Amino acid sequence: MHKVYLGLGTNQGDKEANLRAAVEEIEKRVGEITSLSAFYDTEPWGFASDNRFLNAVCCVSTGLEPFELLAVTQNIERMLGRRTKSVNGFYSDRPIDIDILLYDDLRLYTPTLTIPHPLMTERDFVMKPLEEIAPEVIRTLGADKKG
Ligand code: PH2
Ligand code: MG
Ligand code: MG
Repeated sequence: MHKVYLGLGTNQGDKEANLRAAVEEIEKRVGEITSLSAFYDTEPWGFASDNRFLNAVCCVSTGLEPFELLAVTQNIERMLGRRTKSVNGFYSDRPIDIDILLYDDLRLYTPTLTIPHPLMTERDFVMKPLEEIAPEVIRTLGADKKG
């Protein structure tokens, strides 16, 4: 089994219900959630919006390979009402976003999937919940950065 960290975000509709629905679908279709952070109320980052976010991070034990995981998480996003996708860093409001942050200690650089998530260390809305459930992982990322 693979140990995966997922970032969850929503800024439309009933945000708490959206996160709970995402968690439920992840349990059904990705694998057992071994830890889940609190839900954090956050400022929109990287774009202007009147809608604040609710963010969380979870750790999942999964048998899915990276691209299978991407397909399943994107499918869950669509199922929970996501119609728009960020293109070239132009973000938009969304009922749910599920991002693959980490996958074991895999380093993967492809046009459609980059792991670790390339912007995660710059985003408090990811790092705070991650710090809550996996402080040891944060230390590993720091060590990694120093080379
Ligand atoms: N996601 C983004 C862009 N900006 N800001 C917050 N606070 N939370 C997010 O989940 C988020 C964001 C791109 O996916
Ligand atoms: Mg995202
Ligand atoms: Mg995303």
